[in-house]
Amino acid sequence: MRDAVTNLIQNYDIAGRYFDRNAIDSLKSYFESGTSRVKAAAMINSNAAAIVKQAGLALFDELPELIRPGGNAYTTRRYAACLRDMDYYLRYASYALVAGSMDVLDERVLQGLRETYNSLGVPIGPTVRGIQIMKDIAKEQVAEAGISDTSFVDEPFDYMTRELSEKDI
Ligand SMILES: CCC1=C(C)/C(=C/C2=NC(=C\c3[nH]c(/C=C4\NC(=O)[C@H](C)[C@H]4CC)c(C)c3CCC(=O)O)/C(CCC(=O)O)=C2C)NC1=O
Repeated sequence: MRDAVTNLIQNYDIAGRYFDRNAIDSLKSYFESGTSRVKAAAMINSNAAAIVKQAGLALFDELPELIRPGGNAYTTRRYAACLRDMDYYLRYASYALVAGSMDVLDERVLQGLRETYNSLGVPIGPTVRGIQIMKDIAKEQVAEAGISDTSFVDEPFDYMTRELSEKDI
């Protein structure tokens, strides 16, 4: 599992090179955004249960067929599994935010996930929608915590969305 710094070190070490201007610039931007990243993660941690709950309600409100007979989140067990999955996405997004790298998502979340979902009939489109709803809620709360540029919050959520959707074809 790597973060923005170890990623960079690995790349430059492979080439046997000192950090150049690009590397220094990306290190600078990582450290400059560090406080915001940690603040965002702290905000997500302390509101995780509420974020998941709110996002779940919004998702089922938007796509009620999911929780009707025949829907993948129908029955208490599957409803709970769905919210638990949302909670995984949120928690790992908070790790990736702090790391400044999506590596943890590849390694711990996305590997083999599509195959699992396909074999259980868990629909990808609505899952992606759930992730996007959580992103919007998290961004709102990060903004309320006084962080003016919340664009960095998009990255892990959009990454999971992209990776889950991409190979759908
Ligand atoms: C930390 C990394 C990690 C992830 C991501 C993960 C996902 C994950 N979700 C699962 C199931 C599931 N996932 C869902 C999710 C949903 N159904 C819907 O209709 C919605 C669209 C969606 C919620 C947004 C459901 C309903 C199941 C249970 C399916 C079943 O057993 O029939 C399963 C099968 C095993 C189980 O039920 O625990 C896995 C492995 N597990 C992990 O360890």
